[in-house]
Amino acid sequence: MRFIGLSLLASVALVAACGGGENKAPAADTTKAAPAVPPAGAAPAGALAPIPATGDTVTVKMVGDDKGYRFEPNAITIKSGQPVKFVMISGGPHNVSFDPATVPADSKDQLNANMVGQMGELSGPLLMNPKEAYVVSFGGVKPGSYPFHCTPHLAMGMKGTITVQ
Ligand SMILES: [Cu+2]
Repeated sequence: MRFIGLSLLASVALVAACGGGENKAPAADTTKAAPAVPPAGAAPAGALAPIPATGDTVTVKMVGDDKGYRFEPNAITIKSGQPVKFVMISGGPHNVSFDPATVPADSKDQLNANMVGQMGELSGPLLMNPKEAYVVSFGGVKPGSYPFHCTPHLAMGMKGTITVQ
């Protein structure tokens, strides 16, 4: 009984002693730390460097509306080196992705290197908003047939083929 009474008193004294003084130093704000953004076009060591495109740009629209999801046009023929510009029109997010299994083996690594800012092997970034665009250089990419698709809408048949002459 007596012991409890003493410790209660001691507690009250401690609280009183600590009561004064607003001493709140501003804590370091860690929520606004700059996100680590890899430099655009950074390639892993040993990878091929991107080869800039040459020639006229071919534009492909990425569309999603009440008629479905599609690339317009979805059959494109270009010469080796030309840039193909994919433009988000509606119904995104869309991207352009080549299947490593169907891309001609002798140009797979170069095409992959040319796809800057990619989110995976041979897979371009997601375009969220109308007028956003992603350009794929076919610099150094050999003639052949290059089937492509939109990753989010592959199951809805959003695909096409680029023929490189
Ligand atoms: Cu899509």
